[in-house]
Amino acid sequence: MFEPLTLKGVTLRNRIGVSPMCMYSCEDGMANDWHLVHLGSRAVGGAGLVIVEATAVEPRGRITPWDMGIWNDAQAEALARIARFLKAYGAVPGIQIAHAGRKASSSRPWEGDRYLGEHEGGWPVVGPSPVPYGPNRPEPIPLDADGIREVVAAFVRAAERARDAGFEWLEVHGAHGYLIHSFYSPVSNRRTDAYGGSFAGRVRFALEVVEAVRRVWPEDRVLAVRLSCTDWVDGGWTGEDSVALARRLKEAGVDLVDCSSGGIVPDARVPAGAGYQVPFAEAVRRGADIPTAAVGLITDPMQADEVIRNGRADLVLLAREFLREPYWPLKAARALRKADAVPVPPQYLRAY
Ligand code: 531
Repeated sequence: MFEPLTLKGVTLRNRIGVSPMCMYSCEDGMANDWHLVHLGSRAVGGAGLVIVEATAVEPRGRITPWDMGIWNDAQAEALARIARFLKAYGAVPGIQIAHAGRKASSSRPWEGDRYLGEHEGGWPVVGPSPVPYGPNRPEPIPLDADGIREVVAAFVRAAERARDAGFEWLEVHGAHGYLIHSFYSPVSNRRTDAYGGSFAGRVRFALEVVEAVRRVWPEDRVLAVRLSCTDWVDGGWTGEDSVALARRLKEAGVDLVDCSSGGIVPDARVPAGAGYQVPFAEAVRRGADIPTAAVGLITDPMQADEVIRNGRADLVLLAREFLREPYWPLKAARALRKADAVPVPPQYLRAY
């Protein structure tokens, strides 16, 4: 876990990454001091990669009005400050670009996680088909071919801004029930045109986004895609589908697949437990012969190290555990009796 990882021209000092985690703390999509401290402290704590939270490629693509955005230059400038800090303290600066699709226009989780009507700061949502995410959720406006082209263009502009802001790792959010996932899942995509029906039809939008982004994302920087590797729904998207899609993503120039799951409906029964999504990272890594990240209830140093040591994934991403413990890599090094594997900032040396 403390070995470096080099993909293209990017080298991580270890296999530990901070998973993108929404903070819902932006005004007009702008990164602020909260994000600098929140993300910067985890670079100081020794993470090899720090991925900025889901960052909307256009305003209506936000999950909530308080989401991060990268649809204008001011937002990109605020994010550049964070990329610089992360890099200065030894972490690879990453960012996840996203479109929430039919799950957009929500309140913050600690304020109920419900749809926000236009009368309360919300907006109409878009998706593949007029199939609401759940009860008390609106029917999405189906994107037509022009609408799809506009969203692909927004992802491209977001990638260009992330490139110019100094990010070296770009993750396209293709998971958790958001727009791209809602196109490839048969649960939410009922289209009968080229973007629906067969597997090839449903994954078309994902591949168009990835191919367009790859054209502007520098060849020597990492392009990753997060997938929901299963819907946990009978008749939904499956692990085998994910291996098949991962093969196509590799052909399109993707460097790593980040293997999560769920999110397409609010009431799927998810067998969550320690490392419950690692088998997907393992299956995709072997089945598509592509580097993978494992994420999902990875909390213990021995557990995380086992995933890497046994070739189940190339990288572990920690989310909630990093909220509890910003300096997790420093503590994990000591727990695994490899104290010198993670550098202590000189300012803190006397404490260790
Ligand atoms: C947790 C989540 C994981 C898997 C399925 C659904 C939800 N996170 C995901 C976050 C938003 C907040 C909840 C994102 O992926 C943006």
